[in-house]
Amino acid sequence: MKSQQTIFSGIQPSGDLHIGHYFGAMKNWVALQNQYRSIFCIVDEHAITVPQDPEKLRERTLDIAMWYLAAGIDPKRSIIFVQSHNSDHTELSWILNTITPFGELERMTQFKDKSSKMKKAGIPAGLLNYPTLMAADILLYQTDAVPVGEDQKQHVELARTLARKFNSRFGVTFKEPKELIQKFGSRIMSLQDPTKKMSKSDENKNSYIGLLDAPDDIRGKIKIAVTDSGKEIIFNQEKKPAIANLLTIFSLFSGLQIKDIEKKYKRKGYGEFKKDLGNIAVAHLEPLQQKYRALKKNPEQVKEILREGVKSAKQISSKTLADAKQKIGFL
Ligand code: AQP
Repeated sequence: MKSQQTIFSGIQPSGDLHIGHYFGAMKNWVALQNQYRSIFCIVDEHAITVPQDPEKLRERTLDIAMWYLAAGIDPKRSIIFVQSHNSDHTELSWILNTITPFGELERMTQFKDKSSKMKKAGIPAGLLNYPTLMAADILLYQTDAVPVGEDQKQHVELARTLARKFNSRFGVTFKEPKELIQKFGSRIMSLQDPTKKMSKSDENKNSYIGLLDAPDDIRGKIKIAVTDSGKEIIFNQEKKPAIANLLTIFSLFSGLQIKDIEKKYKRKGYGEFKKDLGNIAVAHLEPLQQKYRALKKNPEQVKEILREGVKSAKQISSKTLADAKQKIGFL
């Protein structure tokens, strides 16, 4: 039991959650909360780095808290709160911005991806500074490890760099965090383009399986998911990326090893494999959806969990922030 070690992670309320968030984030957190002091945030301040509809943002923020609870995060064991409810995050973020090299932010893959879709004059500075806010999120809680999907690795590395830089300039203030990336399922790919990460902001809804998708939609999306040439169902990321992705999803839902799934479908076609995958996905997501719907009927109970959560979060973060402010020379 690593009772002294802390993990911190979060999800942005910038769209509807999909199975990438479940397998790449929440499902792992549920297991990790038994080993670590666990802090799970709904990072609404990150979400506004791209335009959001205010009413939808509010609704999605509460929805994500409901998904955390439905997935099995236990508020008695883990702290669950909303980022904008704790102003320590933006305050530390400003301080860290003063030691963050502009060039490092410009080199971030996620910034390059998201900004490449915008006109230069329209790129918000917040999109560039997002990793510094994420560093503040992590460093405020003296975090040891950050359980994230593969795409977030670069941002955790920056948090570590900033902690080291601040510590060496002003004296030890922050722990240097590490990313905690599971070997399998840390990068679920789009069902329509296996070279792209499954993403909630993808305009093509057929590219992802939403956690709240109806059974027929889940089956339908898997049925029309792109496949590779040839007929065999084998795991080969380079030659058969689409089938490798579907095999990964099959394995995550069923708990079966890839080699056993390959054996099972040795002389069978893509059609049968996809039909079975659709049914397994529906069977797995239905109980999760039921739990979410039960919570949706009682939003006050969830809001209360968030109110308690931010109190516990603030107890930890306020100490770190006060220390950082004292060290840099604020009166
Ligand atoms: N496809 C994925 N496979 C595995 N893990 C994933 N995560 C996201 N997509 C996948 C992990 O979920 C956590 C929260 O992600 P986020 O919503 O805060 O940001 P994101 O990574 O930018 O997710 P999206 O879906 O791509 O959102 P948009 O489209 O809004 O940018 C992270 O740990 C992430 O790794």
